[in-house]
Amino acid sequence: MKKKLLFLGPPGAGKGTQANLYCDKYNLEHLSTGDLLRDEVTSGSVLGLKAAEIMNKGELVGDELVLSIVEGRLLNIKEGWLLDGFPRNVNQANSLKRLLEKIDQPLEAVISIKVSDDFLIKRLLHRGREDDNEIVITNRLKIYKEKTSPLIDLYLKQGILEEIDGNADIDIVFSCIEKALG
Ligand code: B4P
Repeated sequence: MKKKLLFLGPPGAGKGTQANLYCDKYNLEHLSTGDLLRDEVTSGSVLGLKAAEIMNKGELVGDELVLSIVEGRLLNIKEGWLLDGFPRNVNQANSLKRLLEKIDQPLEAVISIKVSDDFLIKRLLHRGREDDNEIVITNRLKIYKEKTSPLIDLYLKQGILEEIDGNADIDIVFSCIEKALG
């Protein structure tokens, strides 16, 4: 079974939702940079305050901060892991590659969840997190298209990427992911 995974997708694609289900069922460590950054914000640290300002505008938090958070966690995982929301740009992808080479744990599969913009906007407005308002969502989608979507091609070329239709109900999307990774 593949145990070193990455879920890619636009904001609201259901990366977090599907990653939670998958990690619970297959006992993998779920590494969500969004959740880890929100923990940092809740802690009230200086870094957390800076991150909150950036996240509430829908921008990407600095690569160095995100990388240091991920590195600290990945170094301590013995079994499998699932990266959710990281990497989000080419620089983060290159840093991840170097880190995984260092710990000798190559990425085994990437799931790219595709959802139409209309669905994304509806889902996020319904979720209603602090960064889920129309202006910020539009910015997050723009940044996804500019900075994150090039990673689809990168992993496609490596032959490890599977595309999943994320427009369907949660359980249907989950079965498709299981099938793709099975
Ligand atoms: P994230 O926390 O990663 O959140 P997201 O992309 O908005 O959502 P996700 O795709 O996980 O959707 P979810 O399952 O929750 O990022 C937030 C911010 O953190 C970023 O904007 C950025 O500022 C910062 N950040 C994170 N990682 C970073 C990095 N590497 N570098 C720099 N900055 C970083 O689903 C959304 C909603 O849809 C939920 O309400 C869910 O219930 C619903 N839903 C899910 N699947 C559904 C389905 N199939 N049908 C109907 N509803 C569904």
